[in-house]
Amino acid sequence: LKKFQPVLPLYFGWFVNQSTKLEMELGFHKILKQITKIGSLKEELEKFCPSAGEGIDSLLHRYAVPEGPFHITAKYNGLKPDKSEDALEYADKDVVKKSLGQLFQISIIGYILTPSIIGARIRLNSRQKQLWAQDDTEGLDSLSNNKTEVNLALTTVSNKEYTCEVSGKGKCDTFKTSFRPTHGLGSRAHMTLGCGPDSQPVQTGLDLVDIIDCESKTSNNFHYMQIEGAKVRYYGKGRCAIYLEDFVKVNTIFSGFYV
Ligand code: 2AM
Repeated sequence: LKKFQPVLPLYFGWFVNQSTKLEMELGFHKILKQITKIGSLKEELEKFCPSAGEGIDSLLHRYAVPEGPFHITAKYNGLKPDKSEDALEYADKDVVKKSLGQLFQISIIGYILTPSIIGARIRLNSRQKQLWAQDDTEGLDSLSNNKTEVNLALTTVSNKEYTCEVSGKGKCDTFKTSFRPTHGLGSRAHMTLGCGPDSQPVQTGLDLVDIIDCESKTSNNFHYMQIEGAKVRYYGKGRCAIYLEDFVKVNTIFSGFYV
């Protein structure tokens, strides 16, 4: 019996629909609005993202929303997927075949904002991790200088008393969040929400690997800024991590994206 070859997509992933996309954008804008009101952070961001000081609209203006639906790439096959053994092997897995077209609820646990990208950070559950096939440590080898940069960032932001118009005066306190992952299966999971000038969506994963590296090189006492519903840490070089106090759940469909 002839076995048909599957038609392979550019990538497999979890996709949100248009109304969820809009809700996600609104949710992130609420957070960003508060960030652009934190004096010392705004000053820092402005050095790396010109116009950040002029408020949320001009900051958002820097980042183009990627075309198509928001998604979490679970497995990137590339432009010649049919030539990739790896892609065929993935598509042939039982768990992949059973999951196509299925609904998955995923948790957004925070956001990252860097000069290159805006991304939502995702925590995958064990079932979702079975579908995860991205490289969680790509580029990690080249990040050895991070510790110095991060310590510098801490001095820049926390030595100044900052005022956050939303939650009053900031304080340096123990950083308490239930989620502070080290590099591991699925730690790179994200949705790209925006791309800065000359940046491609693939940069979000690499910047997340970089931010996790910063997290792993800082202590729990690292300075954070409290905003409504989230904590913000600044890791230098225009890199911010936002940790949501309550995770946001969104419905997604596992599928393939074809070009
Ligand atoms: P993203 O998942 O970080 O947003 C199409 O280009 C999609 O595949 C984008 O969503 C992109 O990034 C992801 N992608 C592109 N090139 C990639 C690569 N080399 N490795 C992993 N993911 C990639």
